[in-house]
Amino acid sequence: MSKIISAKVIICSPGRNFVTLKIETESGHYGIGDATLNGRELAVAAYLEEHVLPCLVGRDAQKIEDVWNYLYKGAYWRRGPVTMTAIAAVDVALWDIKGKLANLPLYQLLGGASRDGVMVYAHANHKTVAGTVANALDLKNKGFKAIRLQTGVPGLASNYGVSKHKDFYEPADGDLPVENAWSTEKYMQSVEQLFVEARRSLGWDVHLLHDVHHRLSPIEAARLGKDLEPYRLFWMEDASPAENQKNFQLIRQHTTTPLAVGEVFNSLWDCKTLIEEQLIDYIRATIVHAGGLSHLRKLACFAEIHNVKTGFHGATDLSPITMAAALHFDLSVANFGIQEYMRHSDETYAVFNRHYTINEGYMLPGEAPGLGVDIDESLAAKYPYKRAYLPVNRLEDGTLFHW
Ligand code: KDG
Ligand code: MG
Repeated sequence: MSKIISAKVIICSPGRNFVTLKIETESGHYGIGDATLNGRELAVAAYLEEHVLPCLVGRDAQKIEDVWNYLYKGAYWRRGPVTMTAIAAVDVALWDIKGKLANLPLYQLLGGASRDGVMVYAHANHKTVAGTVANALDLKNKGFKAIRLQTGVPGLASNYGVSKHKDFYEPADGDLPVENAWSTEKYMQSVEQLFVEARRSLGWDVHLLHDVHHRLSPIEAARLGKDLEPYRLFWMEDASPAENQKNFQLIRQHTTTPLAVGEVFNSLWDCKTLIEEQLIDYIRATIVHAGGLSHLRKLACFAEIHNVKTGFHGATDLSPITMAAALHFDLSVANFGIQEYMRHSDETYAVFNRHYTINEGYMLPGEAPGLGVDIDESLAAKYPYKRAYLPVNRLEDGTLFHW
């Protein structure tokens, strides 16, 4: 028994907002979990503070599966991003404690290393095709084996994935949601050129990825997948919204471009059909938004028997705690595919000390017990929460569209 004696929520904004849960045990150990839900941070903080933490104190921190079910089944109300993010924060903090109690890095508790390193994909973006390809070449020269390419669309003022900073993309930057404009026709006319130029400059010994960010209908996504086949993408991500999982049957029938989906999913139930019917190749669920390591272990096993690999979300709105948890998971899981990597800002790294490292396009979680990430609470207190929304998107005629 390792009794939980306290649990608290820490909210800070070192470059962007993060919500962190810290759980302490009677034995003098503590664990941390990420509880950040971009643009809805305070909803998760309130869910934790008002509804979860009062039930945690006194429980055995070692009983991770029991606590998980207590919070999932015990709420009666199931799933949803706020609930599943809160559960993930508790789950990851408890795994961190278990690692510290065992004096082992987490990947050892998850079955040990299945590979020497975790292949990550980096991000190249620019408003022009030439600029994106030049940034990608730079990343390739730095040793990255896989690169996601996004570029501006001629005729549109802004586009998903194209940012001021060349290494990462930080879309939550409005005190109220910024309004973007979208035209599928303009996008479809321009995107292929990016991959023509990319293959010409980068060659074929690097994996190329692209995120459609839920902007196409199934038939449009089918066409894009087909058009991009000659450039041998590693994956086309979130080609179409997937609430209706059968949408992907149409896409799958028409293209051999590998498909990745799932950064907005909260549980296995959001991708059961996608996986069971082998409609996708990579599942992108996020540790912090899909119930933590305990739930994703089940999801990954289910995916494994259907030839679906992992390709977890790793944008900057997932704190270094989630990145570390993902790396331990990726290192150990049998059906690992790839891991998204976006550099956090220097302020973020100063608040979250980390043991994970990156070398030649591969990452390792480090050998510190547990997650190998800590939070500097006094530094965190110097960065108070700042409200920040993700943008919304409208078609050129004003119709509200998917962002
Ligand atoms: O909070 C939303 C971002 O995490 C998301 O827009 C980033 O699509 C994304 C990606 O693939 O990293
Ligand atoms: Mg994405």
